[in-house]
Amino acid sequence: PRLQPTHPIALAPVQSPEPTVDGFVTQYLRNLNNGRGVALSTSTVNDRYFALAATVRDYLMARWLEDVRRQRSTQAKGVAYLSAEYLLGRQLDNNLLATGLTDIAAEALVACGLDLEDVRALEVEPGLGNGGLGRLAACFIDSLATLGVPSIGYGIRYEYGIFRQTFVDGQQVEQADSWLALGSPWEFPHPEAAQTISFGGHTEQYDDEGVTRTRWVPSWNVLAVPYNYMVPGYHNGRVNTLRLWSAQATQGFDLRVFNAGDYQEAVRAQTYAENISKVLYPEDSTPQGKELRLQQQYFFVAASISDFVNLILPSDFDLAKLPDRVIFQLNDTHPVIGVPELMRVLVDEKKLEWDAAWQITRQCFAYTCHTLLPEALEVWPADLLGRLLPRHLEIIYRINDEFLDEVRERFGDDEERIRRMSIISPDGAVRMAYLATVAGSKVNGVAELHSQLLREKVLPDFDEFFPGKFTNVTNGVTPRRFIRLANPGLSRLITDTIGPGWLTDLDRLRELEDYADDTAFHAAFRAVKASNKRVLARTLADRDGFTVADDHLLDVMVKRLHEYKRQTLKLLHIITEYDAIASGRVTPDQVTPRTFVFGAKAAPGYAMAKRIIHLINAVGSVVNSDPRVEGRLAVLFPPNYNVTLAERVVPAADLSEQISLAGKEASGTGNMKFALNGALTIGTDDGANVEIRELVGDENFFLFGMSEPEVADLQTRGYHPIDFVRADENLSRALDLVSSGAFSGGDGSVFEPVVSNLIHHDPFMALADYTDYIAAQKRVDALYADQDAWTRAAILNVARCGFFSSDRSMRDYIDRIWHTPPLV
Ligand code: B1N
Repeated sequence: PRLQPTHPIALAPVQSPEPTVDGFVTQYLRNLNNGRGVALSTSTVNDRYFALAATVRDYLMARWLEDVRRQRSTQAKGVAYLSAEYLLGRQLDNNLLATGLTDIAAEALVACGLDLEDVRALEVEPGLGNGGLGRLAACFIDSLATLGVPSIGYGIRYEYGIFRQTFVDGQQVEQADSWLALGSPWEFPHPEAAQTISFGGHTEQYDDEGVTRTRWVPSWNVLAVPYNYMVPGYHNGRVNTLRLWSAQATQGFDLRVFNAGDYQEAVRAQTYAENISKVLYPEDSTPQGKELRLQQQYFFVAASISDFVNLILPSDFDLAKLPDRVIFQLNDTHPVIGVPELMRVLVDEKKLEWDAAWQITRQCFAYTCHTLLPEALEVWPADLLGRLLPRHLEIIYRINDEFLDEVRERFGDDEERIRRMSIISPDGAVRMAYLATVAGSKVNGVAELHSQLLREKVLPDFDEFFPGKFTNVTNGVTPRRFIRLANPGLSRLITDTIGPGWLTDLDRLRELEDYADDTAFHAAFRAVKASNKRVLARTLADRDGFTVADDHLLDVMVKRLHEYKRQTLKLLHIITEYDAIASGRVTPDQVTPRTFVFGAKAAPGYAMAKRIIHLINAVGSVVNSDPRVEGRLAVLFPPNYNVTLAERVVPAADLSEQISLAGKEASGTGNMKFALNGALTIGTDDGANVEIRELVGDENFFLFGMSEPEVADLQTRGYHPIDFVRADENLSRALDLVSSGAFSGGDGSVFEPVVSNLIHHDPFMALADYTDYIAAQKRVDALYADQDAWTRAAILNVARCGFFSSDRSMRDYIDRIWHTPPLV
């Protein structure tokens, strides 16, 4: 029944506080007093932070409630973005920016005797993602809100996000990321709206008024409790929703199914259930096939689909029209279990015919692939999947049978092709990327080269079978966080130069090309970079006790530690520079003073990656304490690189290291952030580097290394890393230095596994690209020596990279995949 309020205030739209300093102060103190139960004089910094967050929320609330209402009442088509990861970064600054309240808030706090900077520093970022894939999801929901597209992000509210990295004797030690220890002021839990999610058991047939149907009789279940977060658009009065699910035990779970009234058992069962959303799997690119991970995937996807179908849609909704109402975007294979889940909901619960349900399902999903690494393509052993989700396994088998029938119809009994294309692998595992490809209305890669390789090398049979299904959408990054918030100096300079409006129309950065040779602009641009370096220096001094020289070229490699990304190649360059000076072959004044900055977490089970971290720290401690290179070379490796630190590092960098083996990095997004902040890239022809180089021009990009076809060619000819060691004396010296124990107190055995792996296997061909890499670094030195030429190139990087706004990525998805226009 509809509510019938009578009071005029209840009838009026929700009110926002006054957007003035007085209005802000009033609301802030109300939140501090009534929300935290403290007086200003007795409040802790945490109270002050919570009250500030609550105040910003209050300004967003009316818009949020209105947007939720409108999205329901119009029933316009929207996006449901399904992602196991959202690497959000801090929320306070972003939400202040979105509302335009930053200056008012700062003044209001001063009026209360407080400092916005102190309060801001307290926020712990929600690290609910590993790296690029999770950060991309965060950029995308920001852009969707800014474009005003009806959309909802669905994911998991991990109690522990990506681990906090510390170094003990130079080695990575992981600590639990208790980001919720002090609570989170940004979330709205709704335990009353929990969904029951089932697992296990068996299926059975039953007679439903003359129709034989299947039903799933699960053996256990958990509750999925939604936590809502606001996702504000930039200066457009729009607020979308991010809905993350948290697992809780059901009453029935502990008492009925798992035990016979034994209290300890009941508690154990509760713990088991709540484990599902306990911790983010810290593997980037190489997921382990762990049962708990599949439980997490089904948990959040089933809750999200049920939320949409049973709660968001009106109860009389005609499900045949579902494709006109929603597109479920699969962020990699992690949510692909949603395909058989929607089929189960439509066929078993809503009692649609199989064919009709399949017709709907095929139009309701689209799939983004983020990798080419074979070990990263998820497969689930059928017996594991069948034990956990027996009905889903049946549905997958039927989808596969019907799909392979179609393949036979087209190609005859080409059994080799059938085996290649089967969703079930010969050893009985479900290939999730194939399932996503068969079910998805579209399949996209994340950069031109990646999409091409995906079609030609990973899924060629599918490309042939489904013409027009494959497409590319090059990744992007949000300019709000990564230019405006991270680099206020550059933002001001841009606005002063080309006027406002560029932040939501990033192609306008092109107008800066006119200033590429303008002396006054050069000076201002350089001053911004210098100031950003000082900000970084202060951050690293406070955070890690580092000192950063202010006259060095800042050479930065920040990303997950993975062999394919080749941090070892960067290290070999550093060792070569160090060796040249230390051995007296060059004098210190002959090298460009450089500070090398690393940031990288290794998956806790990835032994080689952890050794490489150890080696970076070991080289750093030798280089940093050797008087022969003092003031010339420094290596900084701040632990626990995260979004918050990225916002300081990226704007300060001169040189961006994007040096993966060609064909291995699907896109990269750090590369875009650096270029947009005026760093030059030294990089291979890989991922989105290719597009960056095309846009900024060859002369403003340091390209080196083999191309993907050259890599493939060397692979077939047979790669012998030792040949490259023999051919380059600098390389063999650098490797010898490591082997000799120069970085491990004379004990060569410590890093022997790293060296011998390079010399004997080198799966990502770092040694093959070494010589060309060093040559490219020489070109870096030469250009840097001419500050005018360097600055010109940096300006042109900024001016020509507007394409890499995630607003553009979102428009591409909307036009070519989703067909979900903004709601006006
Ligand atoms: O996704 C990013 C790309 O820019 C990067 O090139 C790509 O490496 C990254 C399993 C992944 N691909 N696959 C993952 C993450 C977690 C996990 O458990 C795989 N991450 C990427 C955005 O497109």
